[in-house]
This record gives sequence, C-alpha cells and structure tokens, in this order.
Amino acid sequence: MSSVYLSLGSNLGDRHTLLLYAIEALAHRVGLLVASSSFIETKPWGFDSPNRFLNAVVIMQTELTPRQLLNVTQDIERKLGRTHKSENGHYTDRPIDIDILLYGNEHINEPDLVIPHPRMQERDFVMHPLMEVKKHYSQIPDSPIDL
Ligand code: PH2
Ligand code: MG
Ligand code: MG
Repeated sequence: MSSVYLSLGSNLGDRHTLLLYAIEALAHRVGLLVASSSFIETKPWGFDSPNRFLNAVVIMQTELTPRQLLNVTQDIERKLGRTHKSENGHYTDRPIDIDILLYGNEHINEPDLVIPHPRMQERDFVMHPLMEVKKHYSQIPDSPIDL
C-alpha cells in the first residue's frame, strides 16, 4: 500500500461539482481517501484566462502502481469531459485536471510520468492545500517527503 498525493484543478463548468465528482471517482477506483484539503479559488498560473480555478489536494492510499494510477486519473479526466491536454507547457482551460504529486518515496522519470511533480514547489495552488492536509502525514506509514 502506498500513499499518494494528488492535485485537482478545474476552471471550466461547475468547478465545485467537478471536483466532488473527481474525488468520488478516485475513492471508488484508486483506494482509501485519507484526507482532502478545502477547495481554494486561484488565478490561472502560467497562462492567461478570465476563468479562475478551484484547486484541491487529496491524500490517498492505493494498491495501484504509479502507471495504473496515471491511467485511472486520465480516464476520470476524460469521463468528466476533458478533451485535450496541454502541450509544451501551453496550458488551457479545463473542466478537470488530476495530477500525481507524490507516490510514496518513489522517483519516476518517464516521458509522460514524472514523480515527484517537477513544478509542485513553485505553485501556491498546490503547496497551500498541501500544507493544509500535511497534518495527516503522521498517520501514514510511508510519508513521502518532509515538508
Ligand atoms: N494548472 C495548470 C496550470 N496553471 N493554475 C491554477 N491556478 N490552477 C491549476 O490547477 C493550474 C494552473 C496546469 O495543469
Ligand atoms: Mg496540472
Ligand atoms: Mg495534468
């Protein structure tokens, strides 16, 4: 069983409902939902858009491998209406984005799967909710990082 940290974001459609649906789907398909941060409203980071985000971070425990977890999160994104991914760092508005921040203590460097998430530390929309759920770290056997 590994603990995983996921970032969720939505800036199109009914953002609050989309985050709730995503978390419900994760709880069904990924494993135990240990903690969820509150949902925070944030300005688009790294691109211009009038559509503000709702962001959250969840902690889960899972038996899935990192690759299986990626496949499930991408399938949930598609089912919640995500039609395209950002390319070459050109971000676009999206109904839902689910990113893997941390997977246990693992370091993975594959073209489509980099863990820990390389840009997480520069992003307040990740780090603020992560700090909020950090208090649950002590309950998890393989706390992945020292924040
Ligand atoms: N996600 C991005 C790029 N910029 N900005 C905010 N505020 N929230 C996000 O979730 C977000 C972003 C790439 O996935
Ligand atoms: Mg993202
Ligand atoms: Mg993503």
